[in-house]
Amino acid sequence: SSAPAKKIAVLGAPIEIGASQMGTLMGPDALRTAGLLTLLEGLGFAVEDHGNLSVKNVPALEDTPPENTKHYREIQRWIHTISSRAYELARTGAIPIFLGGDHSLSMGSVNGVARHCRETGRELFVMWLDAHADYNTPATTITGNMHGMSAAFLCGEAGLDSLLGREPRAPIDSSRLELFGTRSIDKLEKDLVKLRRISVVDMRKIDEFGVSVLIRRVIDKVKAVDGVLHLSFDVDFLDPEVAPGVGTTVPGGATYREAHLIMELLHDSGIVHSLDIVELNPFLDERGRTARSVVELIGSLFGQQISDRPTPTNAIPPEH
Ligand code: B3U
Ligand code: MN
Ligand code: MN
Repeated sequence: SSAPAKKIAVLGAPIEIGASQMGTLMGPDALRTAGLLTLLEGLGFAVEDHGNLSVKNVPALEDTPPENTKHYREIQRWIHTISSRAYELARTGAIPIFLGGDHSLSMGSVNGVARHCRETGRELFVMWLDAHADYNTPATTITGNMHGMSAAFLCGEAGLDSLLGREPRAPIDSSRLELFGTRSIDKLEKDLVKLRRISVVDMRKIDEFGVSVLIRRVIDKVKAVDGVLHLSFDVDFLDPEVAPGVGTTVPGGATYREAHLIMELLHDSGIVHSLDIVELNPFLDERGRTARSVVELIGSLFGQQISDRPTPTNAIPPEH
């Protein structure tokens, strides 16, 4: 008989208060409606849908919220809850997929996955596919929106220390964060990214070198230390022409084909062990277009191919 199917665990985290535009709370259900689960099953995975989290009955923690952090108390309830669920799901050996929700959810999902990696001794890298750097802190933010602070929090930047409550914090080394697709960054945020020497593949680099070379560089870095990769996919990474259903569209994003190639190369590499899909805002979408495109991209990440190719990643394609 054949090997048991690889497991995928899907968990919805309908947060919207980390963003300025309401509506991302409908993201998880829109992704299901667009056929995410049946697509993954069709690719041979054993898919378990854990439904949508709720923090309705999670009590607020008793501490003073930092300045310049909108809805801190409520986001704190989400983040420690998500982190502990992410840790449990990662421990089952499944590939967890977190459906957002705005990008603040990654403070919990990545922390939980990082806790698990710390136990297994595998080095965790995080690829941040996003128009934004999300590297603000309470000291640098202009908007106070917490979805703009998640990457900074994950790298252990100060100012949001009580966000996890009693949940252990597992920061990632800033040399393990890969910003990819960046085209909107605030002044102080940029200074901090530079100070920490974080790797930034901005749109200029993508235009100049192409996604395949740049993605292979990330894959090589992860493979060199037998690491694993968490992919944090902010839908605004895509060009607004492809993905109008997000709150903060920024022109000049990745094309449909560039995004598919990234997913295909990551699939072939075998290094992606967990995934966030965030910032899809169905309220702003056009007849489900964005949700459908995102689901197709996830298909490519999990092995959907146009034609079967024996050529391994990094190879120069044969001529015949
Ligand atoms: N950097 C700005 C804008 C922003 C970040 N993430 C999104 N927008 N989606 C901020 O609010 O921190
Ligand atoms: Mn983001
Ligand atoms: Mn973004």
